[in-house]
Amino acid sequence: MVFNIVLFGAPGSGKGTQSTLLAEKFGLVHLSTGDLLRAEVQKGSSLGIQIDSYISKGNLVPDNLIVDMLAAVLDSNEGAKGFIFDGFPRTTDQAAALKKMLAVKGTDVALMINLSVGEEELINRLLYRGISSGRTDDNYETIQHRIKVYHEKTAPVKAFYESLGCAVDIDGTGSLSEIFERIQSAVNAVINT
Ligand code: B4P
Repeated sequence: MVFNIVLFGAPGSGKGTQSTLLAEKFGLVHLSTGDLLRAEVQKGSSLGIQIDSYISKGNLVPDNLIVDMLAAVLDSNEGAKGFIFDGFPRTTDQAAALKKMLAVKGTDVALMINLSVGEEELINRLLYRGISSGRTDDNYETIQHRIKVYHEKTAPVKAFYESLGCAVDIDGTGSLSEIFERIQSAVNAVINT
């Protein structure tokens, strides 16, 4: 059985961090749209330059670009035990597109995990990461804008999965291992039903 998880949350909520741990523990493919986009920016291609113009301002990259990129990665991972979608979907249109893409492959999202973290902590985490990350979007002004965009465009995705009955809220504060324990319990609860 293919087991797909969406790891959801505001910028800085720990999606990337916890996805890495989950992928290792359950043998799933970790698919981070942020990492895929930054890899394209690194290449310095014309597409990368276009992508950077969105990321560095804290805006979302257009849906069609993201969906095409993701479809290609899904196709190149035929036979995977399942995927962890980290940072995707970020709009309800992306969520609908993912549902369609997975349906073609005879599968669906089994679990959507919403990592819940207060705004002050989100900002502090990202500012701290900005000291060493070199990321163009980890500065105070851009972080504020990313959080605004999250509330306007991304937060509604939660209701999409709630209506499908596969969403769980997890407290995303505390140590990495405490949070991972909570996530593992949620995953095991679905696997064992
Ligand atoms: P992402 O790379 O997804 O960036 P993010 O939201 O900041 O999440 P990230 O995974 O990096 O942070 P994490 O919470 O793990 O996206 C970047 C940009 O790409 C977006 O703004 C957008 O422009 C574009 N993009 C990506 N996907 C897109 C899509 N689907 N559609 C359109 N555009 C898209 O970690 C944050 C920090 O907190 C880390 O330093 C970590 O070490 C720390 N941390 C984690 N857990 C902690 C804990 N428990 N305690 C203390 N610190 C913790």
